[in-house]
Amino acid sequence: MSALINLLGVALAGFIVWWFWLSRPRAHAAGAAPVTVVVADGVYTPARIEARAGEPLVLRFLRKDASHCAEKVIFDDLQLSAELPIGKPYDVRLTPPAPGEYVFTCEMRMYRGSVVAK
Ligand SMILES: [Cu+2]
Repeated sequence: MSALINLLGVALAGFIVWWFWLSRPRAHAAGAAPVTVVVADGVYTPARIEARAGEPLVLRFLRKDASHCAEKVIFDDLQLSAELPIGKPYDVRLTPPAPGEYVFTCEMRMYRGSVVAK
């Protein structure tokens, strides 16, 4: 009988561990929905994206501008760049390392946007 109670105790402890340590990161991931950024007519929309420092962020670029100008998006401070397909969403994953403003531009710096991390 006491063995059964011990077993239940272990199962309960396991459940508590799962609840507190393992279930939380999943809840976080579910909260981090991609932010769609439309690339058209020389502007990123939205051009300012708020984020949390240290937390992963997905920017889903939707390039509608077929001109060469819009082809690349460059995050200078994060040493990150991507080539955007035309008319198809393209996800850029990044994590702002610290609070601050992280500017992103096209290659010619005509398109401009920023991620503001708090
Ligand atoms: Cu450009």
